[in-house]
Amino acid sequence: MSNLKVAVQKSGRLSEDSLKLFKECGIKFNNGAKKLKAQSSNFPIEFLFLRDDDIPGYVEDGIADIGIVGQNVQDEYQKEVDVVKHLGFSKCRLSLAVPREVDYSGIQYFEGKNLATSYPTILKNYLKDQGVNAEVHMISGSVEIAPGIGLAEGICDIVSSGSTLLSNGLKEVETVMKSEAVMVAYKQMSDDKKALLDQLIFRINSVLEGKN
Ligand code: PRT
Ligand code: ZN
Repeated sequence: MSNLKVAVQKSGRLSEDSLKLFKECGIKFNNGAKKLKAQSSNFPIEFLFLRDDDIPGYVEDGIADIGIVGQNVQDEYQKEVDVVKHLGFSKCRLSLAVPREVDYSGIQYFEGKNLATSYPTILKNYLKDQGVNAEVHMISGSVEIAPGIGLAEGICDIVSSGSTLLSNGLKEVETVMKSEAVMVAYKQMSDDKKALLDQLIFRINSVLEGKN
């Protein structure tokens, strides 16, 4: 029988909880450091370790059958995949923030302003829904320093505890979206693989129910 190929983040905030979930499902494997692949010894699953940004694309193309990514990454890249399960970990939000001293009165504050973000698609859609015209500048890292160096008047970034915003003299003013890890799946999976995915989801549901 062919293996279900699962794309998980190689190293980052999703990695540990993603692998823990498979282990809690009773799936055994060895993932040595720096390995690109791992094969389970007791379930027809093969893991591919990738950057999270690449996961939706690999699943869209069927190179991986399923993958685990943040909903934020899935929404930003808008790849053609099925979101088959919300996994309840890596919870965070994508928020707009401005310098602490700003007298923020509401979303119209951003009209005509410059905003820095790593999530330009999500932010542009949000601003459009809100009827606000602003300039969105894509930067790929350290978004929180943009206001301090005069690059933007506000930012849109991932927030979890809020301490990064605080230590950069920023305050959160709007929640653009809430996010958590999700399982995405290839749209044209074979019946064999769909059956494996059903078995896996059955196990995941038992694990998640046990946590509630
Ligand atoms: O290398 P690779 O591209 O695979 O990883 P990455 O650096 O792009 O992603 P990574 O590992 O940082 O995050 C993976 C996913 O975890 C994200 O897409 C989110 O879905 C989720 N997640 C949960 C977070 C956070 N919490 C989080 N706090 N992603 C990022 N952050 C960052 C945020 O960007 C900011 O810099 O942490 C800082 C804010 O944290 P607080 O606690 O100070 O508010
Ligand atoms: Zn990434």
